[in-house]
Amino acid sequence: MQDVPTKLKKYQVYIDGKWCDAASGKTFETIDPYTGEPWALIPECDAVDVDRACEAASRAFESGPWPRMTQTERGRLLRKIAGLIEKHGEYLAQIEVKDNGKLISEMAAQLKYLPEWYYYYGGLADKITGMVVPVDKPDHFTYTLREPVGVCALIIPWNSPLLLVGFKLAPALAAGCTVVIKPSEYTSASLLEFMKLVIEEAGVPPGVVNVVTGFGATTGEALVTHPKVAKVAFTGGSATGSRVASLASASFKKVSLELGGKSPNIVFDDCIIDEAVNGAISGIFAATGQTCVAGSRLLVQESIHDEFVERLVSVAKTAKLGNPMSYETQVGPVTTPPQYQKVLNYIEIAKNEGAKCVLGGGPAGPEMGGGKYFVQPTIFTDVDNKMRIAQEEVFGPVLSVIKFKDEEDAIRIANDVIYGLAAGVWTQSVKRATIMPRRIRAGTIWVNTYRAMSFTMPFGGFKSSGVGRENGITGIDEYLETKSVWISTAPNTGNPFVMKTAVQS
Ligand code: TXE
Repeated sequence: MQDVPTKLKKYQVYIDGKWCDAASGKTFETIDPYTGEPWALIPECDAVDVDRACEAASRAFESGPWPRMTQTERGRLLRKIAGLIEKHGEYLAQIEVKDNGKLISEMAAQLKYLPEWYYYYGGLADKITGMVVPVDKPDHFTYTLREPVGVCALIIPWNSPLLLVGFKLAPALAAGCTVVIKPSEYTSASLLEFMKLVIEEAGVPPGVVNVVTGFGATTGEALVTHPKVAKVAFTGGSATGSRVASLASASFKKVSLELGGKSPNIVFDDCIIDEAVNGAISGIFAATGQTCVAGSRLLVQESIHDEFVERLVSVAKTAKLGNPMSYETQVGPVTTPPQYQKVLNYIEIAKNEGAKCVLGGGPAGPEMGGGKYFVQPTIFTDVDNKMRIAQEEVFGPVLSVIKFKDEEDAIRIANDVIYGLAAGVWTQSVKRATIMPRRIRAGTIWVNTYRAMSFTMPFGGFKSSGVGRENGITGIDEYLETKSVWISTAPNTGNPFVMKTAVQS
C-alpha cells in the first residue's frame, strides 16, 4: 500500500480518459482538518472544463465501446471495480481521513463495505427488464423498454465522499449511463485517487466516468445547467439542493436529492437503557455529528428523563478526542472551517434560547486531545422543539434532549420539523415497534438500532430531506427511462378519414 502524501500533492482531473489540469491552470488548496495545514492542490475547473467533460460523457454515451457493451459485460466491469476497491480500500480510507477528518475506524469500515454496492448493481445490470403490456387493441403488440437516462451529473458533499459516489455511480453504470462527478471542494482527493486506482485500472472506457473539481457556484452550476446533462443526482444541504433542483428543472432534467435531516432518536421508558444510551451516543457523536442521519434530537420519555440523561452524560464524557487517523480516537475534528464556525454559532444560539448545556459547549483545544477544528461533544437538555437548535441542521457533535409524555406526544414532536430523513425508536414493546415506524414521516426508521445501512435497502427522505431513493432495486430507477413500444400486427393500416384504427391524441 502506498503512503498518504505528506508534501503538497498536485492533483489533476480525469476527463475523457485523460489526466489534465483545469483549462485555466488554476488550483486551490485542500486542508487537513486535524492540523489545519494544506496538503494537496486541486484543479479549479470552470465552465470550459465542465463543457469538455459533459461533451466527452455524451460522446461516450452515444458512440464508442460503452453503448455496444452488453449488460452482462457492464455487470462484469462493475464487479472488477468492486475487486479493485477491495484491493485499495485501506489507502482510500486514509485519504478520506486526511481530507475530511472523520475517524479512520468509520472510513475504513465504509471502504470495506463499499465494494458491495458495485457487486450488487453489477448483479442487477442484466436484470433490468421491461414488460409486455396488454392493451385493449387486439392488433397491437405492446411492450416497454427500460433505457439509460443519458449523461448524469453526480454532485457529492464532503462527509463520506466515496460512499456517496457509490450510491450513485454503481446504479448509473449498471443502467448504462455515463457520468460527470463533482466532489466537494473540501474533499476532492479521494475521488481523484479512486479514478486512478479503480476506474482507470478497471478499464472503464474513456468518457464514461469523468471528474471535474471546483466550487459549487461555478463548477457545480455549470454542470447542473449543462444541456448535455439529462439527470442530476445530488447529496448535500437542503438550501443548496433547492437551488440545484430549480436550476436543473429549467431544462427538465431528472433530479434526485439526498438532503439534510434533524432526525429524532426516541427513547421510551420500556427500553433497555444501556442499549439506548449507546445508540443515542453513536447516533450523534460517532461521525462527529457530520452525517445526514445524525440522531440530533434525542426524545426521552419524561418518566426516565433524569436517569437517562445522567447515564448519557457519564458515557459521552469518556469520548476520546484525537488524531482521526488513529483507531483509538472516538471523536475527531469538524471537516471544514465554515462548518466549525457554524457548529460553534449554534451552540451559542442554543445557550441564548435557554437550553441547558450539560456537557461540552465550546471548542476543544489540544489540552482536551483536540486540534485545529475540534468541538467538544455537547449535550443540551431543556430543549423545546420550537427552538432553532431543535429545528435546524447543525451537522456537528451537538445533541438536543427533548422530553415527551407518551406515544402521541413523541410522534407529534418527531414530525414537527421540516425534515424527514430518519428516526430511531428504543422500546421493548412489539406494539410500539410496529406503530412508530408507520407514524413517523421519514425515509428510514430504526428500532433498537441506529445508523444501520445497506446497499439493498432504499435510502432517501421525506419533506425537505429529499426527493427519490438511492440503493436497493428501487435505486436503479433513478437512472432509467421507460419507453413504450407499439407494433401494429393489423393486416393493413386503414385510411384515417374512413375508419378509426386507434385512439390517437
Ligand atoms: O454543502 P453544500 P456545504 C448540510 C450541512 C452543512 C450544510 C452546508 O448542514 O452544514 O449542508 O454544507 C456543491 N450548484 N450538509 O456547504 O453546499 C458543493 O460544491 C451546484 C448535509 O458543504 O450542499 C458540493 O459538491 N452544486 C449533507 C455539494 O454541492 C453546488 C452533506 C454539497 O455542498 C452548488 C453535506 C450550486 N449552486 C452538507 N453549491 C448530507 N445530506 O449528507 C454547492 N454545490
